[in-house]
Amino acid sequence: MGLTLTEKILKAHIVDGEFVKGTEIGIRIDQTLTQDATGTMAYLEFEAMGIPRVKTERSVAYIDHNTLQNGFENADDHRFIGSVAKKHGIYFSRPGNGICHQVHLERFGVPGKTLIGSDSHTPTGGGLGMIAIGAGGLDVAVAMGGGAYYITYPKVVKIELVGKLKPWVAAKDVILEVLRRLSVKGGVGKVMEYVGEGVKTLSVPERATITNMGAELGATTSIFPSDEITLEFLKAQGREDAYTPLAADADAVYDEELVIDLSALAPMAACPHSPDNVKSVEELGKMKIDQVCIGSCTNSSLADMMKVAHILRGKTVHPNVSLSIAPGSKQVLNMLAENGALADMIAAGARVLESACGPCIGMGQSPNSGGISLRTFNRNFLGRSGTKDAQVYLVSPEVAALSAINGYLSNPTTLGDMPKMEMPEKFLINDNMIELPAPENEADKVEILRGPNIKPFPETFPLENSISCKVSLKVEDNITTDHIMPAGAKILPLRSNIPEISKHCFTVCDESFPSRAKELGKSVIIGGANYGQGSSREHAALAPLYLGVKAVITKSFARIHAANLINAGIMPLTFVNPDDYDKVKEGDDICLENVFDAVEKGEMTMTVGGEKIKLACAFTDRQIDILKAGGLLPYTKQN
Ligand code: MIC
Ligand code: SF4
Repeated sequence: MGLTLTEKILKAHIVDGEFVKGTEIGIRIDQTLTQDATGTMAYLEFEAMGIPRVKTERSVAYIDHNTLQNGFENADDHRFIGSVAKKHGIYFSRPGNGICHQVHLERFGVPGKTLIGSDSHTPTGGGLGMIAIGAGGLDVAVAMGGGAYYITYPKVVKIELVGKLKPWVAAKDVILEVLRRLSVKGGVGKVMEYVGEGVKTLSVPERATITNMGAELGATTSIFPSDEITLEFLKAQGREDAYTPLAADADAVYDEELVIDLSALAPMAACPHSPDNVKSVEELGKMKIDQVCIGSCTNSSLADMMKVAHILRGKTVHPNVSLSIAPGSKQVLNMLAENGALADMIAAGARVLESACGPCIGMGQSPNSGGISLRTFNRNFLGRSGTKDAQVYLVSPEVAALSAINGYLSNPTTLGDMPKMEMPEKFLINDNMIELPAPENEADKVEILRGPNIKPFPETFPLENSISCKVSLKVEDNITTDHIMPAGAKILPLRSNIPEISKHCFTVCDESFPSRAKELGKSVIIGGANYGQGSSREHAALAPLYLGVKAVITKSFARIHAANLINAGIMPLTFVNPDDYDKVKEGDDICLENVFDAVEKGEMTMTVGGEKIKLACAFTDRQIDILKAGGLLPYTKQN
């Protein structure tokens, strides 16, 4: 029986467990990446492990999220990360060099290798044929120290691409179509593997747009084969040595299949407030808009920017619209400057931002009250833009640019022939903003620069055999990490200070949660389905840990968040009968007895009032040991 590409790469990296779907396996990690919003914590954790030098083939620390720096905190974090990188053998991509995923694709990604990153959009690397997975900071710290990374051996979904995209229809529309069909829960426990003739019609950055936003399916990751298109890209990046051809066997067996006819797709938009709320631009009609933001790790490649510049050339941004553009990397921005496309953007009235995450994470450019914003990003969760009542639509760069000119949502297929956008034969290669680590024999001399806002990892608590406490909060389905631990310019500077950031935990849903939980001392949270979707931020587990949350009980969890809870020593439990969700309210007293036996058996009983409710806790032996130790950090220190 033939193998899928996913299975081939996993097989070459498995170090623990068996090749059985649904069971836990440990894989060797070749590369890691961090960004600054999760990085400070990840490096504090790495330091706490006491390992002098990273054991990966390549680890890179990027600064791209917290670049507004309205206060000393972010700059302090940048300096801390830079110094840790230098000391411990990590490459350091300085602020200004670009968004982690874009730069990693350009300069470091290698087909067939494994990559984990403390950012949920790490699957961008799947565009190059990597198994690239988003993880919590602690998991990345462990991998940097040479430890295995644990995932549930995934199902593999074959997404067969046939035909070719029509002019002005984009890679963004492909992933929006997948999201429309499968929903934000559709990828849980699965890897999306793209195959078929249509694959050959997509460049590496286009493939990366698709694998990037595969994160919004809840998928473990997404992957494309490594073929002559991959070689062409790597050659243009001066990295042809990194190339290996890779594909699934012709007789590979998949768990599920989906066919997408590229030629049948039209421009689409994900409507508020979920990436799977997809409608066609035609269907939505000429909706008046207030803001357009182009950029983010999903859509900020050179080709994307060239299309935008082409549409803007000789035009003026509509008087009622603010247009911002953030090219994804210094390489992209520099090339736009050299070839004149940047001048076209500036002349049209675009507000050109630095190469960073920027508005995607609410770092500036919040829309006006009730504003309608078109964004080429990957997430439009409620409040993420920084304006609570804004309506954010996710679209392709083509739709975004044309709409910015017209002042209303516009369909670019009316533009007629599309000029050919060839990838350059050589990208502009200048790695002068990537700092190399100190040589091993000089590492001792490197001083770690720690700012006053950088606080140690919070206190951890080993699992207790009996837990009696109150329900401090009850929330609905599809709670995102942006609800649990909001981002944005005000809160992001607190990422290296858990006591302070905890004061904002869940305030999007309930302003009084942090003080209530702290007062209770010990509590549990009740949630609906797909709890914790979105970001990899472990702060969404560390803040609850700090606030005394002992267990989160839901209908189901998103993958990375469930892992982060266990890593923080908090039990993720699910209702055996989802209807039991209705039997528990905020403020109820609950009791979990014989917890140690229950976690071994995989089933726990919760007493609420007189009622007994069955909960599932299908933890592996490793996870039970982590919980008993009080989280992954104490567990790793013990082992
Ligand atoms: C995001 O897009 O939500 C982020 C900000 O990149 C996060 C990481 C974080 O919260 O720091 C992610 O996707 O993991
Ligand atoms: Fe940055 Fe946005 Fe990408 Fe997250 S999704 S890494 S915030 S650009």
